[in-house]
Amino acid sequence: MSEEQILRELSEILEEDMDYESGRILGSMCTKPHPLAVKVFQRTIEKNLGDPLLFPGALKIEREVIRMLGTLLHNPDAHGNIVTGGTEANIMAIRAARNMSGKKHGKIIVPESAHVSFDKAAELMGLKIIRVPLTEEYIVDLDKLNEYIDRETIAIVGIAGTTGLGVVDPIDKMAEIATDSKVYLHVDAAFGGLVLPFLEMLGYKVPIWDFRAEGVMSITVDPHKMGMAPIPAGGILFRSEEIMKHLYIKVPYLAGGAVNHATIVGTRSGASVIATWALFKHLGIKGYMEVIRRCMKLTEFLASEIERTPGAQLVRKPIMNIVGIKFDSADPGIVDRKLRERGWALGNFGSFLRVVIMPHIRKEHLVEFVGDLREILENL
Ligand code: 0PR
Repeated sequence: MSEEQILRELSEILEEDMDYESGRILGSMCTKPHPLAVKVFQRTIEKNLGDPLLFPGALKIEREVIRMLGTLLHNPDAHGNIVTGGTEANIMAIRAARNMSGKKHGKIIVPESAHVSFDKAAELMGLKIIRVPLTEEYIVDLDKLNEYIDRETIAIVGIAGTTGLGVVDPIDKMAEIATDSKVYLHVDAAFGGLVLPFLEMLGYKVPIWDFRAEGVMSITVDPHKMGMAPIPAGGILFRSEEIMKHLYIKVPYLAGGAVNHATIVGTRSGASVIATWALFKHLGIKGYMEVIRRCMKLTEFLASEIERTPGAQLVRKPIMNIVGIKFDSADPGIVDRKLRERGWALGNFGSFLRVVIMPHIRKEHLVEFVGDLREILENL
């Protein structure tokens, strides 16, 4: 086929895809990458951080990205990698905890609200996974967590910005528990890690959840979510290289020369890492504060509209730009289906629907959405 034919056929097939600009994607944690990131990505497409000594410049940039993220999370000495996503980051953290513990088998304890990537990690490593019930505030129940910790426990996990509701577990208390019982504490801030620091700077009350809490050994923080970086750009930060070393597997034969891999994957994108670096430099703290300020304003707008919608309620007051919507009598599955018929794509969490106010969402999208939701609820 000619290039022209292929491009024509491609645009026909991809016509079926939803796009962020339509404002209809209300349940995604991804967004349209920033234009500068796209430009940089295209220019650096062949960089492979799996063979980093072939690309020492790209490697230096990855280290700078990690340093910027570490500084934001109050530990400029953090070590880590930009990886394929939050899933790989979480698997790496559990693998580090498992290797550090010296145990082959054991269990990890996560909140009921934990992302499925921990199920994947447990299954891959043959670990038991225990899910701790949540309190009425949708955070981990600390008493129950304490009860579950035993000699088999390899790691506990706290979440700073849960997938469903964006709530933050009491990380400082979990850190004390982890230190007392000598277990590894990993914090999953895949989404919240690029929201909470800016909320704090904007004057919102944010509890201590990052490396300021002594027992925190590692943090997942994904540039391809609220960082507006192109996929694949997850992030894993370890408190020190001592911890990260437990992941190293030597690859002696690389064209660039021998290195240690900590990541699950070998060949990996340098372009998304370099694009992330460019975005951090370009937007800076001020730019991201502005993005978060705007998303929070829209979140507060949507929350107040939901409160004024008969038959609908907030699951809880939003902490970050994630809104959980539940219904007095309507079945969330049916509401979800009716919304889909009208072109809206939310997240269905069983007992509630989730809206994530990403940077691609504008006020007029929310006005139209609330109008459709009200009509659907009236006609059920
Ligand atoms: N940790 C948390 C707290 C998450 O919410 C997610 C993903 C992950 C880890 C895993 O991240 P990766 O997907 O990068 O491996 N959270 C989103 C979710 O499950 C992922 C997502 C993104 C879903 C875009 C839909 C979508 O359109 O909701």
